[in-house]
Amino acid sequence: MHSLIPVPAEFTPGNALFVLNHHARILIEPAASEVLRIGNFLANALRPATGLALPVADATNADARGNILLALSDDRALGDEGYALEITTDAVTLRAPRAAGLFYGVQTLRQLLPPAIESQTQQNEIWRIPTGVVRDAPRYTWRGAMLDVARHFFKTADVKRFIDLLARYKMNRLHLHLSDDQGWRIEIKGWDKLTAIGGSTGVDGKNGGYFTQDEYRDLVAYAAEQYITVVPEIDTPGHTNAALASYAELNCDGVARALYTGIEVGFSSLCLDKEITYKFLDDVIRELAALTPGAYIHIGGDEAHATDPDAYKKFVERVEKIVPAHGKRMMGWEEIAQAKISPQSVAQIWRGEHSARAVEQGARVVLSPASKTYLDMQYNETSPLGLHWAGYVEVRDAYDWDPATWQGVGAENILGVEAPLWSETLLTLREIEYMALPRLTAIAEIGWSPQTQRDWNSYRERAAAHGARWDVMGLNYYRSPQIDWQ
Ligand code: TNX
Repeated sequence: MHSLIPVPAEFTPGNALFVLNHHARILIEPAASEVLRIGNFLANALRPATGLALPVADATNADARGNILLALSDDRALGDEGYALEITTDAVTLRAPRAAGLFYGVQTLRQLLPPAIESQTQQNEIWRIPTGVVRDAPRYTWRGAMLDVARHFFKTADVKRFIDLLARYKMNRLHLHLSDDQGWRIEIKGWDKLTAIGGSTGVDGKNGGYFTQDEYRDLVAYAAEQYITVVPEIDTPGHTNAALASYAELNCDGVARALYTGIEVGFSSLCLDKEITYKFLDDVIRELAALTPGAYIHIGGDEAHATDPDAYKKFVERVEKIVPAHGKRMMGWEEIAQAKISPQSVAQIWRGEHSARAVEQGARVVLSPASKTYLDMQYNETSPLGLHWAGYVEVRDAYDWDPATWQGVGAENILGVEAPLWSETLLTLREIEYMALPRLTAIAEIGWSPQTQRDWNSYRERAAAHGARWDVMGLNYYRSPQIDWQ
């Protein structure tokens, strides 16, 4: 049986093999723009380990035998992200109505090859792919992960490796937590002290830094090439010490705060009575919107314990007008549902206290329950990294739940799922990998696969097979005792 993660909606295994040999070509139809790009992406993915030439060529008048065909089809039932993959002893045929579907089919195909395919050096292997038919499309449109670059900053090279990981598992949203008490991480023209001062440090004084707008644009484009939309978050009105340290005028008392390198939450607030606060947010949101091809700007809204509750609601209602003025929709942590919010807005559930209030108002939700999806929770009491305020999150805790049963929310209100990785305790890419794997892959499967196809015992086995792949890729992961690693 296959070890695909996420498990496909439909898979009919055959009982033979297709062999990728030195005659193989990647045929594309039409031989233009996006399909050509995906053809090249696949060729680049397969060339290092196979050492095969794998030329990418126009499928018109070509014989499919021995080759991999990537083609746009009019199989609309597969939707914007679905694909159909057929592997016979003769040929590999991948068809999808949209390019995104082809990209996801390519990820499936890579996983059907042996783990050695992940090597960056040529391997002495016969490249067999089991025959069968896959028909696959996602359960949810929002399949996300969040990276907190505010507590500790991660440079674009590291964020790109995280993006690569999301793409492997058919995730399509990268939420970047770009500001918090400890750091402001995105250049805003005309507010240069945000990064010069607010971006200068991080938790324990480590990993300061920020993205220039050019670096950020490059990240957004890199993610888009793998069909991932970057969702920027500027946390407001709390979690704002870095901004309050950069500009005295954002404080009610007009006195700049000291930079903060601890990990407490809930002590900072923008001054909600001052017009300069809204001028500031208008400038920030305008610039973020210009950098963002996606529909949503995340305005945070969590843990505003230092903000008056009535002022908080008015604030959210006012910010909710600023976001659409710049052509975007508002997303916020679930606390925003205490205010009057528009059905266009999205509430991100992390505790569950405000789920019902959000959907009553017609807003949709993204589910990020901390006790299941928080990648920064320790796996167990001996985990060297992470926190445990929401409990320990072993792999089964992350995997074995169904969003459709979430309290106070109907299936129709759920836009999808997202796994946040907060970085108070994380300094390096290797540490990110350790916390993400094998839980990020569990959330990816929850986001993509039909509940009827999901099963913990099956996931355990498939995750073990991916461990072999992660070894070849040089990825760091948690060797959970719940999984029989190979
Ligand atoms: C709670 S989750 C927070 C973050 C912390 C995280 C640590 C949320 C919306 N707020 O500020 O980083 O816990 O797990």
